Amino acid sequence: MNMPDEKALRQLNDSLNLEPLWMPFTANRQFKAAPRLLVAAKDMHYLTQDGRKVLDGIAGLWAVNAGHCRQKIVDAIKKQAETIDYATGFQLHHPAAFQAAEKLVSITPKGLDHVFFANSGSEAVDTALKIALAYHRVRGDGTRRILIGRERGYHGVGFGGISVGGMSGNRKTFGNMLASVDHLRHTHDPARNAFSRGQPEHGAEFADELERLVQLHDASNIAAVIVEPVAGSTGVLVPPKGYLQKLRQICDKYGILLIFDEVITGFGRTGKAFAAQTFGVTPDMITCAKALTNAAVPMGGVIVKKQIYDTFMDKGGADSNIEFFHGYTYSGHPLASAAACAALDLFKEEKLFERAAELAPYFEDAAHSLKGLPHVIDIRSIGLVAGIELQSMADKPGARAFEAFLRAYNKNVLIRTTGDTIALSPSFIIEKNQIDQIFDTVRDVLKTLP
Ligand code: PXG
Ligand code: PLP
Repeated sequence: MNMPDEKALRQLNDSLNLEPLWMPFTANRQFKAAPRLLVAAKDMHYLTQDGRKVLDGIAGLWAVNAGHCRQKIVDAIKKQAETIDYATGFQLHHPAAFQAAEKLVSITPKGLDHVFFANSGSEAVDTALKIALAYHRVRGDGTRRILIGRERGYHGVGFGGISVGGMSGNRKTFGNMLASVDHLRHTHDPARNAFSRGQPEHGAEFADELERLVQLHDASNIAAVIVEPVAGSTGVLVPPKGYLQKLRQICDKYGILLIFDEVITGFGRTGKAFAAQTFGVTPDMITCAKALTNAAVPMGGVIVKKQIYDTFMDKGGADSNIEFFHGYTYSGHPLASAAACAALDLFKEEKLFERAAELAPYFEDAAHSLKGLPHVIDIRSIGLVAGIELQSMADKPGARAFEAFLRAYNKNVLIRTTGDTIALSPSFIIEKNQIDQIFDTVRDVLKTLP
């Protein structure tokens, strides 16, 4: 680890002014009163500002799948920064963006073989929704405007993403957002599925709601359905057996595009490159971000079926026409592209997706060993991700899990909480003794929680 020495840490602590920064998704006042700063990272660990090594149980934020500060990725970024800092992708480009695209589509489900680059999951989602609308229109089916999301879905924070998203906290403040949206119900059914390992048995029929929405709106008005194959941010909700297959069948029946938001599930989290492959269901588009560059440089992408890309090209008119009016200043940024190439190479060289699959049963056993501890009302798991749901304290939703986060952090293990669910999602280079350390710490914390 690139360790600042004690003196440097002390100077940093004394000199840092926390006030000007408005922190994202943070209780700013509480944080600034008792800050938690991470000053360095290597492999499975962070170094804190008070000199502690903290085991990262969440791969940064479901993102650093190959571990922190991996030398090959660091070197690739350094080299690229010295070679070409920036080049627009609008009517010009640079080689690494094409190389990253080629490497990316070499691991996607068959048929999804073109990628549009963005800079985050939120941008990837907005891009995918716009591709869906534009695709139908370019085919002469322009009445298809309705976008269908799902309750408890998280699709980032753009207006498109929060409109199809299903987290009330992210939606309630922002008025009507996109007008033409509707939502499926979520698939969480603890009465029938509590303490499931992998895919729960019950709930394929929740997909039938899509039939109901088709009857309500008429298929001729519906453009796309977007779901996370495994809902991550709202507490690790694994799809019931048969559910995604059913969504696929209904979308096919009515000519509706199916989008899987794989910002969290992409790049090995469920044991295969994409959850689409784990569950054997191929969507029309996949959104990805986070581990695409091992989180070293921001990047997102939308991977589309050949037929979607070809439709834009075939119906695009004169060759000099721009086929899709969309793009970001930083789409396919050189540093991001270089980081993506290096990350995708590293995943392959170290067989990290296979390693995630191999470690999954050990990780799952460790997670489910917490059953019976105080407050634990459900445990859900798939691949290298687990959600441990705690009983909420009366009138204080989220407070118990957040207290668990603070206590684990003080015991040198980083966990993530969402509502009253503890979500664990380590890097795939984790060792079994480190899996033990995470769950032993959570176990100790659970025993002492209010
Ligand atoms: N889609 C999904 C499925 C995500 O999980 C996004 C889109 C948005 O990506 P960006 O890069 O714009 O943040 C995400 C992001 C959490 C947590 O604690 C998860 C995310 C972001 C912040 C917190 O679960 N996922
Ligand atoms: N706002 C203004 C004034 C701009 O000129 C641009 C891009 O040129 C944007 C927003 C969008 O920025 P980005 O392409 O980085 O998303």
